[in-house]
Amino acid sequence: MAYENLLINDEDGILVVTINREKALNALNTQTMLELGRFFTEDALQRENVKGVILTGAGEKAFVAGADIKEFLGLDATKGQEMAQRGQDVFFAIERFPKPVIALVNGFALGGGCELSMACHMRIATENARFGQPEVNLGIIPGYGGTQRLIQYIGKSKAIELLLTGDMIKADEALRLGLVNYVLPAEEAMGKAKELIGKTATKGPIAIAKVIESVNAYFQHDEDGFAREVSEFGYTTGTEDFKEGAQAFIEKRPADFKGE
Ligand code: DAK
Repeated sequence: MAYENLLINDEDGILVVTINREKALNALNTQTMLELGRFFTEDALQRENVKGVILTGAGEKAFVAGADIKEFLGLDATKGQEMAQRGQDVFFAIERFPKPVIALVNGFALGGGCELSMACHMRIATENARFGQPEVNLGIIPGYGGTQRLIQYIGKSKAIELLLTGDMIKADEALRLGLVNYVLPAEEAMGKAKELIGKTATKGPIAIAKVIESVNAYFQHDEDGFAREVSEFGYTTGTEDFKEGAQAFIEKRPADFKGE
């Protein structure tokens, strides 16, 4: 599939997706959101032998500096709601993607950019990364799940401070708060992301997908996450992968999972 604003590289089953609008600090315009949606709901699901996805921004300055402010001018309440729903659907598709998705946050992750990183399963920040939800500076609130996911990661107390002040935090503060998994020099971050995906790729693929579903269910208030975990646990115990995993353990050899 052809993309205008995404670069996709398949590196031995790890799909490295780069948002490629460096001059606009990789701001999420409508086209980029459409392409992210298409990638996660069609292209990446249809590809074979995918181990996981690493999402990053072009250049050394920004992961994503937010929604594209230059597209905001024609917005009214109705269009704003439609845009928020479409955007949230894209971010849910990322959060529900059955393989690990890691955000490699290589600079500013502001507004929609911070929200995008939070829809990913893990975040690796480079030392120059900055996170923030500055929507209140523009007189709006986060529209792509930021008021919900920021609380999930760092708790209400600090989340509400960042949401109300619009303040930016540095990478080391994001690590301290639990917003990111690792902070690394820029030259080491991609290696770490690939190492993490490589590790998950040796596990049972059904189990990986079911962990993601069950963790997500914890935050779905129309659904009991504990009950979902019981049901998904039951499902995985019925798979060939589980038999192979247990057998391999007993035989002291690496498991050969087939995803069945
Ligand atoms: N949108 C469009 N262009 C942007 C941009 C953005 N968010 N951020 C930066 N750029 C552009 C700048 O306009 C500039 O373009 P030129 O002037 O060269 O043409 C270029 O990128 C370089 O930026 P700067 O010259 O400003 O670079 P600096 O190093 O001086 O500053 C900065 C870097 C990241 C601190 C600064 O660019 C900045 O403050 N950017 C804006 C950050 C921000 O407020 N982002 C938006 C957050 S609000 C919604 C759903 C979601 C959202 C909204 C609505 N609905 C459903 C309705 C989400 C909203 C947000 O994300």
